[in-house]
Amino acid sequence: MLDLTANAARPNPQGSFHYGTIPVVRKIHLENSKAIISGKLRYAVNGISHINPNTALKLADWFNIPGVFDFTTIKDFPLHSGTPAKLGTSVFAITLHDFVEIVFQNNENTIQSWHMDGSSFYVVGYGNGAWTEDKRQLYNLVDGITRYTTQVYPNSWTAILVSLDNKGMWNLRSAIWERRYLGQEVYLRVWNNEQSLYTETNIPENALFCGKAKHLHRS
Ligand SMILES: [Cu+2]
Repeated sequence: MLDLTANAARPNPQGSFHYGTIPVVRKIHLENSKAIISGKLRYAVNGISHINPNTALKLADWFNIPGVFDFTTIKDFPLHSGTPAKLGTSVFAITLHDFVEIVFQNNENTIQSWHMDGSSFYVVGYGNGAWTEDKRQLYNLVDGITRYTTQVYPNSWTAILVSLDNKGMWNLRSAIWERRYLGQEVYLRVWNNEQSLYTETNIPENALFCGKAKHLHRS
């Protein structure tokens, strides 16, 4: 018999994944900035203007190649204002399934657009000025929808909640290309030590090996 209810409205409303009741285990605040480093225009996140190493981050991570990136270059919170930005490779260490609050703080006069690869997130709040803890009371913890991109208004903040359930080396970046190209991006290395196809597929057969991975043998 044809079940006419199968594709109809569900008893659970849209967005009923109860993201608003999950405890946050990690808080990250990302502040964008414009900088001149060695005489050149750059953009930075928490004082670090990202540069891509010669060895792809995912290759370095997969094959445990040292000296390519570390988890201490970029911090979870912005540097004290006035600290000059510098070049670095920005990778956050995230444990698989961490439920994270990310606040994008935009102290510039231009609108920002941030995009996350690998996971969708819930935008829970926007506001003017500097984010403060009491802003959490304004969060929409009920019926946000999942997105991959969010805006941050000039001299304002945007807060998101995200369940990082996808293992990998994921890019979180400005969707304004010159800003991304000139350093306004970070990587989220979402990981646990379970080596299993249940949590991550193997590296593709045709993956290009570059940099310090060049001479590795495929297993
Ligand atoms: Cu994407």
